[in-house]
Parts: sequence; structure tokens; C-alpha cells
Amino acid sequence: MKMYSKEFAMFLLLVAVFYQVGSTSVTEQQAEEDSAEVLFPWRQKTVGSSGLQRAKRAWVIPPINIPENTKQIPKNVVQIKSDTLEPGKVLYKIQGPGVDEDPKGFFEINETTGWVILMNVLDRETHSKFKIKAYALDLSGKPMEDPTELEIHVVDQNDNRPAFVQEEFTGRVHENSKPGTSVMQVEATDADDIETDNAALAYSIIGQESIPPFRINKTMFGIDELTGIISTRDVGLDREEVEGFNITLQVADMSGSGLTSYSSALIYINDVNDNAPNFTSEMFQMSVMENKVQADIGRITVTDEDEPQTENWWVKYTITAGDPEGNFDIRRDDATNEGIVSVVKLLDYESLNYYELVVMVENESPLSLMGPKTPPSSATVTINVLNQNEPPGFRQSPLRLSVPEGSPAGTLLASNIALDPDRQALRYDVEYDPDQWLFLDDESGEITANKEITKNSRFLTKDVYMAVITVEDTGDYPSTATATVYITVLEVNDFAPEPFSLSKFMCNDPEKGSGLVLSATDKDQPPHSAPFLFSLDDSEPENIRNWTLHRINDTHAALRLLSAVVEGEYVLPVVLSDSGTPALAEIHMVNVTVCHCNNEGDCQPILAAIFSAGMGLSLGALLIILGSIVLLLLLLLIMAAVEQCRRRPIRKGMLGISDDDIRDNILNYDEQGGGEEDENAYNMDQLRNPNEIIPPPTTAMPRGKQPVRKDTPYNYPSPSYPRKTPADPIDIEDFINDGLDAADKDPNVPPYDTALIYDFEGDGSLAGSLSSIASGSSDGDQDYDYLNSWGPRFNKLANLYDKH
Ligand SMILES: *[C@@H]1O[C@H](CO)[C@@H](O)[C@H](O)[C@H]1NC(C)=O
Ligand SMILES: *[C@@H]1O[C@H](CO)[C@@H](O)[C@H](O)[C@H]1NC(C)=O
Ligand SMILES: *[C@@H]1O[C@H](CO)[C@@H](O)[C@H](O)[C@H]1NC(C)=O
Ligand SMILES: *[C@@H]1O[C@H](CO)[C@@H](O)[C@H](O)[C@H]1NC(C)=O
Ligand SMILES: *[C@@H]1O[C@H](CO)[C@@H](O)[C@H](O)[C@H]1NC(C)=O
Ligand SMILES: *[C@@H]1O[C@H](CO)[C@@H](O)[C@H](O)[C@H]1NC(C)=O
Ligand SMILES: CC(=O)N[C@H]1CO[C@H](CO)[C@@H](O)[C@@H]1O
Repeated sequence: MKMYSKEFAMFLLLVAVFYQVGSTSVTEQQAEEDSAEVLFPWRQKTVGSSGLQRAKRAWVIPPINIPENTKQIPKNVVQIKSDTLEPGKVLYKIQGPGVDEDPKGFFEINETTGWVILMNVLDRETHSKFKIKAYALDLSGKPMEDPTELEIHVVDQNDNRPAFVQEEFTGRVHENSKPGTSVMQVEATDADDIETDNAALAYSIIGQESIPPFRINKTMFGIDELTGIISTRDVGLDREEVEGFNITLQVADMSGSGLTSYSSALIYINDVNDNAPNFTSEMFQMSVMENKVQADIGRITVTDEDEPQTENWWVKYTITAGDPEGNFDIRRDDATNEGIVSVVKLLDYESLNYYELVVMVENESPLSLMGPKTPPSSATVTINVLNQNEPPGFRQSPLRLSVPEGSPAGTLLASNIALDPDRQALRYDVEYDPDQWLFLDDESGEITANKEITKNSRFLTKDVYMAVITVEDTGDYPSTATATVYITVLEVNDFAPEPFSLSKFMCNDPEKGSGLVLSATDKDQPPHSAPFLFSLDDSEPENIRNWTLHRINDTHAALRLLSAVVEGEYVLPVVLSDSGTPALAEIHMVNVTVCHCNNEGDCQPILAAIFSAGMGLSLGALLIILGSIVLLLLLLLIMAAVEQCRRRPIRKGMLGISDDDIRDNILNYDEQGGGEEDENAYNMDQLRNPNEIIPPPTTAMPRGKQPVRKDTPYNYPSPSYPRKTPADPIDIEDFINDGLDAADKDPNVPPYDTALIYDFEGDGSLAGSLSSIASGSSDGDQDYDYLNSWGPRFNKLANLYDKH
């Protein structure tokens, strides 16, 4: 019976245990009902029918499952029992995490009944499992059994929502991508037990909106439910249509039927160069000024659908035709993609005034094969070149002209002097013409002489005359050019050379003397002057036979005798020519006096006359001549003696240029000198009366200053002197008398009474009176005719005496 009851109890226990184990998947309600279970962890296990008693061993107690989130607390979870002692005599204790170790306070045990009581709400996500040690003690505290271990599992409930790892996902996809192209992967997590459906996540797309909205309505993307990979699902991804998509994502646990959460994925579309640039117009027009390099003469515009400011959008321009000289260039404005047309080489309106450029446009990056196949866009740019008023220019500047002197007014000096690149009419003007030499036709620009061109203008500098002329075109904004005109006045041979002989005498003997030197001058300047050509006129062969002319240098020639000729005057025709082109020549008559010469070659005309056998002078005339000579010598001696007595020597000039030339002494009486002050010419002291003492000037006067005249007694007006020498020698007496008379009456001129001073001849003078020629009386009876026969030199003297 005892055996039976034991068997029965064990059966019951097993049933209870199995029931408990099987109830892990039942609902909360059922678990609560079955919570009143009893464990006998320490009961001995008998195995097999052989009755073999095994060693006492603790039971391997299956884990106790408690669902999380149970709000009914305290709640009995399990009862442990020891069957070795009477009930009430055993104390049950538990220990471990959840009891007295962290996390504390989840479990307690009724010491007497052995019920393990859940004291707090469990959360699987924080503590999924507890291992608690259980003890059975007797009342005295003595352990009745070995401690055993209770394992409590917290059963998961779907109490956590799945969550995307990002609030917003971002991905990119190329435009025109094929369907099925993977774009991106999204991810979500769930805190629940991944072993359970509570964490079985499923992804889905619940919304799609294009950016900007409503451009593409069809569903473009799909998502893999398990992996979260988003791929394209349809064709027609066009960046030019939409910038991208905003996709609303959903994730749900329980494989899609559980808790859900949402996120969004922004998918942007990458640009592909699938649009070629296209000119906005087939024709562009611009105009440009000639002769000007200009950076921006106009702009051409294109459109490109591709993304701005990328290689797919930026274009390059190529001029394919119409610019053979390379005058133009087109560069891109990076900001607007416009083409800026510029002139890089000067344009000339006169050679070409209209250009038609063909311009092609392409992207910087090659066109995608996916894009439409169209030829590159091209356009025509027409450029009108505007004419600029270019300044006229002189063909020659400065303008150098050469004009022969003496050119008359109206002589054409220059024509066709300027030109205008624009071929406009020109206006000429004279700006500077100090001597009014130029006459400038203001339309034709022809320059003619306004007056005769001579060399004696004071505006000539080294025979060059300078003027300034201007030319102006007749454009709207006239431009002017200025040129200096230099007129070189060319020397013209307009004067024949003039001869002058240096001496008039030459020896009758060809062996003596150096001949007669002839010289010439020319008013022209080289090359129209020297060297001169001297030659004897050969019209008279006599001359050539007896005379010869030979050149000394460029300007001098010597006339010589070939044979001795009779002494006397000869008139020789000499041809004198200069070396100008054409040379000017004239015949000049040269007077030559051929005389007898001494051995030194000097002319001896007087002695020659005396000793000449053919002269036939009378003895009386000879005596008179000799007497005159003695008288002259005596006079010279007296003068020398007087000179010896005075401090200052008489200058040579008083008696003549040459001491030897006695003839000149008579001529020098004509000289009147400068009065008492002119001590260089006359020493008046010699002529004063020595008895009349005139005190010398006490103080020396400073050099260069005229002494103040203190002896001028009166200040009367002077009578008029006969100044002009009479032409006829007959009047010479009257002339002298008039002069004397005037001097006598002049109260202002020193010496104040010349007559008084002159009449004093000195004490014991041997000389006779030196009074004037006219005062003599006895000479009048004499016959002076012989003077005529003395030769040409005495002609004047002979004439003088002829009247008496
Ligand atoms: C997309 O739908 C909106 C609203 O229904 C509509 O206005 C729009 O025209 C549609 N877009 C296309 C490309 O069909
Ligand atoms: C995408 O759509 C969601 C929901 O419609 C919105 O909250 C979010 O602001 C959108 N994002 C963008 C970038 O438009
Ligand atoms: C280019 O633009 C012109 C108008 O300027 C238009 O007629 C033409 O169809 C366009 N071509 C392309 C390929 O878009
Ligand atoms: C030239 O000389 C000769 C003698 O030699 C002479 O007879 C002749 O008269 C001279 N002629 C002249 C013109 O003097
Ligand atoms: C030419 O000769 C003359 C006489 O000999 C001389 O006085 C003169 O200076 C000379 N002239 C030249 C340029 O040599
Ligand atoms: C030369 O002599 C003649 C007279 O014989 C004279 O008329 C002429 O004036 C003289 N010529 C010169 C240059 O002296
Ligand atoms: C401390 C405690 O709660 N003890 C209880 C154990 O169980 C018995 C029987 O149900 C109660 O009477 C005690 O109060």
C-alpha cells in the first residue's frame, strides 16, 4: 500500500512537471492558472525496474518560464517542497540574482509554504534569465537538503517596435539606370528576441514622391523585404525631369504584421551628359570697329539641359568657317555658358567689312550614349566691320624739297603729298610759313612758290627754309596730320667771277720779277665759284705770242711775259671763268704797266726815266728836278733835327708810309689831324712859341677819358667848312682858302688861332716859310710843262701847275 501511494504521488508529480514544461507556449491566462505547481527538487529518483537505488542526486529541474510584463504581482511562480520532513517543520530559502543580488527584488519565497513569489514586473530586454539557489532547512537552521538551483526564463513578448537605424537615408542613382539597378540598402533593428517573430522584420515602400512633386507618378523603386536593398523598378529616371525622389519606408516585425515604424529615403539622380548644348538661335548679329582689338563684341547663347556648372553643362565653342585669318575668338563665360566673341587680330574695313562665322558648340565632356543622337548644334554669327576715320598721312614727312635759287613765283614745288586711307577728300593748310614762301592749294595740296626763291631771306638756316603744313580729312570727326617742309635753296651760278690784280707793275724782262698776280672773286658760293680759270683771250694772237697766264692755285694766276716788250701800259683781255654748271665766263681788260726792273726784280720807274736815253729832258728841267730833290732832302734833315730836339719821335706816318717814297710827303700835308689832343699824329708842342709858357697838365688824366677842355673860350656856333673836295683841281685854291677862312672864324676849334701859331717858325730856323702852297708867289712864273712828260704818276701835279 505504501508502495502504491508512493508510486501514485510520483505519477502526479510528473504529470504536473510535464504540464508545466509544456505550458511555455500557452497564453498568459493559462500560465496563471497553472502557476500553482509544486516542485520536489530534492526527491530521490528511482530509475528502472531492477530496483537499483541510485545515489542521492538533485533533480535536473527544467527551467521555469515566466512571461515578461506580468502586471499581477505578487504572483506565485512555483512551490518547492521537501518531502523528508513534515510540513511546517521545514524552512525554505532562496538566494541569488533577482533575490538578494542585482537585480534585487524580483523574487521572494514564503518560508513556510515554499512558494516562490514574483514581486516585480519582468522585462526580457533587460533580464532574460535568473538562476536562483534554493535551500531547505529545518527549523533550527540545519540544511535538510543540498541547495538546488532554479532557472527562471523570462518569456519574450512583442513589446518593442522595430526602428530604422537612420531617420533619413540618402542614396544616389544615375539617370537612365536600367530596372533592377541596386540603389542603396536601408536597415532597421528590433529589441525583441531575434529568435522569435517579435524580431522578424519586413521592409516595404509605402510612398514615393518625386522632387519636385508630381513629375513622375509611377513607382520607380522597390525594396527587398528581408534585406532592405532598394533597387530601381522602372525606366524613365530623368534628371532633367526630377531631381530625385522622397520614398517613405516602413518596417514591421512579426514578418510584417507586427509593430511598424517609418522612415524616408531620399534618392537623388546623378546627371549623365545626355543633352547636347543647343544654340538659342541660328543667327547672331554683331558689329565691331575696325583697327581695334576688343575683348567683347557680343555674346552667343546656348541651352543645355544637363546639370549646370558641371562638365556636362559647360560648352566649348569652335569657329568652323568664315574666319580664315583668325581674327576672332570665342571663349566661354563660365557662369552663364555664353560665348563671348572677341577680336584678336585687327580688322580692316577697307579690305573686308563683313564676316560670317560658323560656330559649333559641344560639351566639355563627351555625350552619353544614352542621350539622343543629334549632330552638334551650330549657328551663324554675322559681324559687320564699321569704318573708322583713319587720319590722313603725308607720303613724306618731313617733306624735303630742293629748289634752285631764283625760281620765280608760281614754280611747282611739290604735289600729291598726302593720302587718306579712307579715301576721303583732304583739306590742306599752311600752319607756319614765316616768309610767305608757299602757296598751298587747299584742295589738291599742290605747293607752289608764292614768290621768288632767293637766298637772302632771313628765315634761312644754312640755305634751308622751314615751314609747317597740315592736312585734314573731311570725316565727321576730322583727323589731322602735320608735316614740316624743308626747302633747300640750291645755289645757282648767277654771277661771273670778278678779277682784281694785286699789282699793276711788272718787269719788262721775263727773267725778272714774279709777274703780275691776278685774282678773282665770285659772289656765288661753291660749287659755282672757285676754282677759277684764267686764260688770255686768243682773239689777238699778238698777245698770246708775248704773254702767258699760268695758274698758281684755285683763285690766283700769274701773268708773265714770254719775251721782253716795250715798257708802258698794256691792256690785256683776260677770259675769267668759274667752275659752276654752267660755267660763267667774262672777258676782262687788265691794265698792266710794264716797267724796267733792277736785278732784284723791283720796278725802277724814276731812275729808268732819268737814265733812259730816249727821254730827251732839258738840262734845266733836270736841274730843277735835282734841286727839288735836294730841297726835299733838306726838309727831311730839318724834320729829323727837330725830332732830335723833342722828347717824342715824329711818327713815320707824318711824312709818309715809306721813308723812301718821297712823293707821298706832299700828299700828307692834306692831313689835318685831331688837334692838340691827337698827340699820336702831331706833337703840337713843336709848333708852339717856346717863349709862351703853357703849363703842362698838373694831373695825369685817367686812360680812356677825354680831358675836360678848359681853354674853350666861347661857345659860339661854328661856321660851315667846305667839306667836299672839289672835283676840278683848279678849284683847289678856293677850297683851301675857304677852309682857312672858316678855321679863322671858328671860335671853338683849337688851336684857337692857328694862324698865330703857324707863323712862328722857331728861333734861328734855317728853313724857309712853310706857309701854304697858295702863299708862294715866285713859282707862278715858272714853266711846269715838263711834268707832263714824267709819266702818269705826275699827271695830277702837272695839271695843278698847268694853270699858273
Ligand atoms: C501625377 O499626379 C498628379 C496628381 O494626381 C497629377 O497632377 C500629375 O499630372 C501626375 N503627373 C504625371 C506625370 O502624370
Ligand atoms: C520626405 O517625405 C517625408 C514624409 O512625407 C517628409 O517628412 C520629409 O520631410 C520629406 N523629405 C524631403 C527632403 O522632402
Ligand atoms: C535647338 O534649338 C532650336 C531653336 O533654337 C530648336 O528648333 C531645335 O529643335 C533645338 N534642337 C534640339 C536638339 O533641342
Ligand atoms: C711782241 O714782241 C715782239 C718782239 O719780241 C715785238 O716786236 C712786238 O711788237 C710785240 N707785240 C706787242 C703787241 O707788244
Ligand atoms: C693762292 O696764291 C696766292 C698767291 O700766292 C696766295 O696769296 C693765296 O693765299 C693762295 N690761295 C690759296 C687758297 O692757297
Ligand atoms: C685801264 O686803262 C684805261 C685807259 O687806258 C682806263 O680807261 C681803264 O679804266 C683802266 N682800267 C682799269 C681797271 O684801271
Ligand atoms: C510571510 C508569509 O506571507 N507567510 C504566509 C505563508 O503562507 C501561510 C499560509 O497560506 C500564511 O498564513 C502566511 O502568512
